[in-house]
Amino acid sequence: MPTKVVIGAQWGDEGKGKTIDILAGKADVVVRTSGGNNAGHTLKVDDVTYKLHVMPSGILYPDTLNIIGCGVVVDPKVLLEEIDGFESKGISTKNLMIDSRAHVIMPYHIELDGLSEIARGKGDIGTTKKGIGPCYMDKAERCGIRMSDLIDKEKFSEKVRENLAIKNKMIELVYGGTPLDADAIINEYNEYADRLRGYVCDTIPILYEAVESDKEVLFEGAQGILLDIDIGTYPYVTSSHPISGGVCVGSGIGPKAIDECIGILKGYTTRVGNGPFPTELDDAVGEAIRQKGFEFGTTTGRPRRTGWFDAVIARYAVRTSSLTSIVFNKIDPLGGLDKIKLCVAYDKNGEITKDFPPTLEELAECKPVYEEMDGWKEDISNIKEFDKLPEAAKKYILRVEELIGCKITSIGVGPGRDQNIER
Ligand code: 2SA
Ligand code: GDP
Ligand code: MG
Repeated sequence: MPTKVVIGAQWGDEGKGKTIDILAGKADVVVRTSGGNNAGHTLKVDDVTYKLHVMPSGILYPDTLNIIGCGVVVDPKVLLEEIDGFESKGISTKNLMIDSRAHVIMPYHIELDGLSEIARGKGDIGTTKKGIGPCYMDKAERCGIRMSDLIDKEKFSEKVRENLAIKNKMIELVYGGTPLDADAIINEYNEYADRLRGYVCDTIPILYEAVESDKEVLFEGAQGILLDIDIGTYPYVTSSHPISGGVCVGSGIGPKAIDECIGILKGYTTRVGNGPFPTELDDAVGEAIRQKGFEFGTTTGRPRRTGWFDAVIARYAVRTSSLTSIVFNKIDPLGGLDKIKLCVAYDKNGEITKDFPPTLEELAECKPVYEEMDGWKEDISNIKEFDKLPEAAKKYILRVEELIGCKITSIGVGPGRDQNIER
């Protein structure tokens, strides 16, 4: 049985949750490998809406093993809230495992995330303020606290005191904030540790065995490729690896263990937070797409910036994440527009390029080259077959497929699990 990776192929919020939910229902193991509770999936099953932030999506299925891999940063308070939420709805979390190596988001990470954003002023990144960046900073700095430390009370207390001595200096002297109290943090986190201890283990051998014994393993992505710290629009990125390569480092399996990489795109582009966005629509059309597509963040509720579909970005995703197929979601919100524009290339000071540039400065020089296509007026949200779509919608989808060089195997026409056209 194949191992499958599902990733966001734009700036996140492509509707990964829907595909992940469908695939999680068939998987033996579901693994989260990057980011933390800056991610947000909305799952709708039997008219009940579930919002997941750190919890892998297989949790809704009683026999599925759910792994929070070593590349994830875990806010224990948020995870416990999610655990309690599921348990109270009668959904057991006994099949959840958290890798001992995963790093813990601490209160000083959240504090520093907020303070550094304020200090950046107009140049702020627009982070989710969940402490993600500062937690990954500590991991790279090699002073981070891992799940294995959290559940060892003595070691935890030592590490918190050591870290906080430095963090409080930063909070107070660099940013003018209020220092945090080590005892209060230790007491609070000791309680979390007692509740999470049973979930923490070495997940690498378990995952390896699952792959070797041909189990169906699903690696569920968070965010999107343009938020990758290396491949994305640096510095307006998150601090982890949402590309498919991130699955290997974030779970401890090698690249040969991956069979399929599924990229999720939507019929237009959105972005939350700051940073460049070549096809952004700052007008009534952009607002219409925001309203029809309900483009507001699951995690922060922020209105998402909206713009035309950008094939340069999608092609970049296909190349950098070895995508083997595409799920093309949210075509339905484009209905009712007279004309739809499709960015096919960039004009960089007169030079036409299809390559996504490596720097913000070069990206700023790029103007989208558009092809204008006819829109459609029909409601497509109940259509189940590709051939039944309006001609204009079919042309749009086929043109996108041609431009990005990867097969579109599923088309999303509504938020429901069954509102998909399989090809
Ligand atoms: P951070 O908090 O350090 O990760 O923020 C850095 C930048 O990354 C952006 N960011 C996101 N953008 C879109 N979706 C995100 N997460 C969910 C998802 C969102 C949701 O995975 O779909 O549905 O609410 C996400 N997480 C981080 C952020 O805006 C900053 O630009
Ligand atoms: P994710 O973070 O990539 O999983 O995406 P989000 O869950 O943040 O946002 C996607 C939103 O769009 C969710 O509310 C989905 O229910 C919804 N959605 C997914 N696919 C479609 C689609 O094809 N059409 C419409 N109208 N909504 C969709
Ligand atoms: Mg989302």
